[in-house]
Amino acid sequence: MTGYNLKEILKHFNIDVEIESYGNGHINDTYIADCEPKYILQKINQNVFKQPELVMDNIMAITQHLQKKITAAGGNPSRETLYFLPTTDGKPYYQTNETDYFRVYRFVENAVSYEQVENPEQFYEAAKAFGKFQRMLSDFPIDQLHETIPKFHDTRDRFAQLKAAIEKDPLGRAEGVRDVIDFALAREADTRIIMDAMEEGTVPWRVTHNDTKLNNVLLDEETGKGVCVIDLDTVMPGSMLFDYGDALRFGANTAAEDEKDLDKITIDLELFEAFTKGFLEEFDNITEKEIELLPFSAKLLTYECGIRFLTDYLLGDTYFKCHYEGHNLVRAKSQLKLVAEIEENLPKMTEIVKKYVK
Ligand code: ADP
Ligand code: GN1
Ligand code: MG
Repeated sequence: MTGYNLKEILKHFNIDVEIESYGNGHINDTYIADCEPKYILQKINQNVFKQPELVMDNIMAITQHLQKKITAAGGNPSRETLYFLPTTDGKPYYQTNETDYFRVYRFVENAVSYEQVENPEQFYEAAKAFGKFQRMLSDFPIDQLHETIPKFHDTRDRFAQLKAAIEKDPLGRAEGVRDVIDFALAREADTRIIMDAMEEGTVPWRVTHNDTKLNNVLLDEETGKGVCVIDLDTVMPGSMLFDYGDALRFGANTAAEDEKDLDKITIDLELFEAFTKGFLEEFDNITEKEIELLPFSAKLLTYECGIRFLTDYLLGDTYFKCHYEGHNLVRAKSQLKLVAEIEENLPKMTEIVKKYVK
């Protein structure tokens, strides 16, 4: 926990109520302020985001852009995107003694974030929300965005980081996970495919969310429709394949991201189809190369996440929040099992994609 008196922090946002821990994110410390309306307080993880001002710059610019679009479409701008509360001196965050950064935004009422998909319709709605999010940002001036985590989805770079971690092996953990490492190292050629296409220009840079986990979208409690895409810290220039692939990694898995029983893990093709349908319905101007790489992106983003967990395990669990010893290794194994399952299903996934290309 933070070691801060959070009630005192909240006073800098003109709120004076009790507060408690909230949510299941792997990165920031999240709390809920129990007042009317409710607010979320977050401490930005500075081990992950080295320049929180730039993160907040991006988020404020993006949410302003979204608010205009939502208002023009007759929607509710304080419910359909994050709505930040300024501090008493008018800033979008509060900085403690020039070290830690806190921000406050409105809690979205009557909406739910799920840790696992319950049925295809739900995943279809999540897909529409993420697809619409990207569409609404398609005319955002991309060069105004800061790259808040450099090379975030450059899988080549993630691979290089894995190799460096294996080499360094500061805790002597590599020997015990040789089979996991070998599986990862055998797929080096895959790591270049999307980035090469981006460098060639056949896969365009777009404004993307980059962390499209199911629990980063809120669905309406009653209608089940998408309400608000949250966790905007990683909105940066990227590829639509990152958002599509990462959402499938998490949501189309038949088991949890940290399932220990590998036999339970495979890709649910019905969920894959529901997501593909929803995302492509909202998406405009998809290129041929993007279409070709859609199924592969689910594999690559799953692989990338797997090697990130593995790297963090080897380096001593400093990046992702862990809830028990070996948690990152369990996550890495489960993600790489899903990679193997996706590999087997790629031809079927390609057939499904063809049904939904406009
Ligand atoms: P992290 O970066 O650590 O993943 P998130 O911003 O995703 O942090 O927040 C963690 C969780 O808190 C989310 O998955 C969601 O369940 C909940 N949450 C965050 N913001 C809101 C909000 N505005 N309204 C309702 N729930 C929220
Ligand atoms: C982190 O913040 P959260 O829990 O939504 C991570 C993602 C990973 C994900 C794996 C900034 O997402 O990139 O895919 O964990 N976010 C960051 O569950 O690294
Ligand atoms: Mg999150």
